Amino acid sequence: MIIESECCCYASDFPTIDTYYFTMSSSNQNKVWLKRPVHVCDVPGFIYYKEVCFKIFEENTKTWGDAKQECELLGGRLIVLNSEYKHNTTVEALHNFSPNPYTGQYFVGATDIGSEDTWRWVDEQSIGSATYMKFHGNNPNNYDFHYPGEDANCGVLKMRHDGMVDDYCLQEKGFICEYVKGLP
Ligand SMILES: [Ca+2]
Ligand SMILES: [Ca+2]
Repeated sequence: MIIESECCCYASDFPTIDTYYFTMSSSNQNKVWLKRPVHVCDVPGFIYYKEVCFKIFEENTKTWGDAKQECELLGGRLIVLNSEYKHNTTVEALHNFSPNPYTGQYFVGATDIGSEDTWRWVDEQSIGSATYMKFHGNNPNNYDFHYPGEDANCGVLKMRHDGMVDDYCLQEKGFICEYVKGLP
């Protein structure tokens, strides 16, 4: 199903997200705004993009634990970026759909709660380096600049870096849910 930007469903689901994007013209370097059709998933409010059904929570910020619960209440989970393809696809989608495509930061489904420096995705029993997980720079360093002295046990995807950092879990941030068919 394709819904154009005028559709009431899209507008009510994502009141803060502009349905237009710009691209740079190779000839004159001017910004050209284009109308973009939005492909939606089977579940209300989720956008389909290259095999990923995701929903951005931008203004309704939550702690990591509450964000995880919110995603599960919707029948999904905090997004799991356990492959290079999934990570890059999600970054690309956020550059297209996020209201803050280059400054946004979102909780995702990565944590080392329970065992310091043993990172896992929320969907998996397997832990540690066996799983793809793309951190930025010297992260994970169990340090959050804004919360020195607190553990940093929750993954945040920062659009500025196109990668993940570990931050303090009990602060409130935007987050990304995904819907995967077959999940309970
Ligand atoms: Ca940690
Ligand atoms: Ca950190």
